[in-house]
Amino acid sequence: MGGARFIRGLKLAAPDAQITIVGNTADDITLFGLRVCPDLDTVMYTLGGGIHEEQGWGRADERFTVQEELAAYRAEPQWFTLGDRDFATHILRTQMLDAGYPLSQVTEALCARWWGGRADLRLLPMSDDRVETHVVIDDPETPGGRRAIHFQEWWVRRHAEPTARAIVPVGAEQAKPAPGVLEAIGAADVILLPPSNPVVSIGTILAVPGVRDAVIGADAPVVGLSPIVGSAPVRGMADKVLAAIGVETDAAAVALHYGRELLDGWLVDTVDADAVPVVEAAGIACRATKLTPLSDPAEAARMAREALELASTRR
Ligand code: FO1
Ligand code: CA
Repeated sequence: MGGARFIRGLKLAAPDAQITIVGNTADDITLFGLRVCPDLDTVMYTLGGGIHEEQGWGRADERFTVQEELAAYRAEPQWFTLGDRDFATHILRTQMLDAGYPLSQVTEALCARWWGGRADLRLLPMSDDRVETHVVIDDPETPGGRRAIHFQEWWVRRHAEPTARAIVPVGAEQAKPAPGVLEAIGAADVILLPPSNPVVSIGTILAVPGVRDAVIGADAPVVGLSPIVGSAPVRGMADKVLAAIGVETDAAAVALHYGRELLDGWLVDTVDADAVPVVEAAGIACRATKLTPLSDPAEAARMAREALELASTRR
């Protein structure tokens, strides 16, 4: 969500830029036999003008006839909301995957509807291989006292209530970056880390072998925006998954977690201005600017301009 909204601003700030988006696919889940890719779809719908604006995910002007009929059959799960319009995306995606197309090609085909003919936007899944984030929670009934559940089961079904003991990107070690990912990183003029979840979104992408090294080795400056404003995530569950990996919910702590090897510049919110000297002391250029509201495209554009400006000082 943070990524999608940031890129909407970036497009306004840099209308002539060629933007390649590398999307997290470890939140993906198969429901009713259909492959659902929430993060790819959120980017696709947001940049295509089809997103449910207030909710930040799913389609605008949605109906729920299919889900109601499934519920009438007592079909499970009922805890994950899938609208009729959204279902169409998953049906088509699954049909193409079943026909043997890799997710990257399927994604390109789906995006053609939303921004077909535009050469300035490209959405790549981080990998065509299956990677799935699992959250380890306490469970007295399981031998050993712990059990891992799918990220969506923890976040949506359990409302992130069970304490996350560990976050495991299952399959990441065996995954290969999707075609074009390493090439885009290597050829980029600027690499931007949007104010997305540093663990389950950006962290998972960086966990795909080769991606972190490509970002570190790239000639382009790498600038990130803090997803933490005033010791709390702007939205979502960053605090809970940061705690699971032992990182404080703090704008400076997230920058230090990425580290100076990866990061050349970091933007924090003005309420976190005291993070600036801390981050700079670690060798990362840092500036404070307003980082909300990301939902307002003009404000997101202002943040993107700040990020590009900071990047230009680090070339
Ligand atoms: N988030 C929810 O909190 N509840 C839902 O029922 C839900 C359904 C859903 C369906 C399609 C989709 O693309 C996203 C959906 N999300 C839902 C958002 C999603 O769970 C997460 O916010 C992302 O995976 C986190 O990056
Ligand atoms: Ca570098």
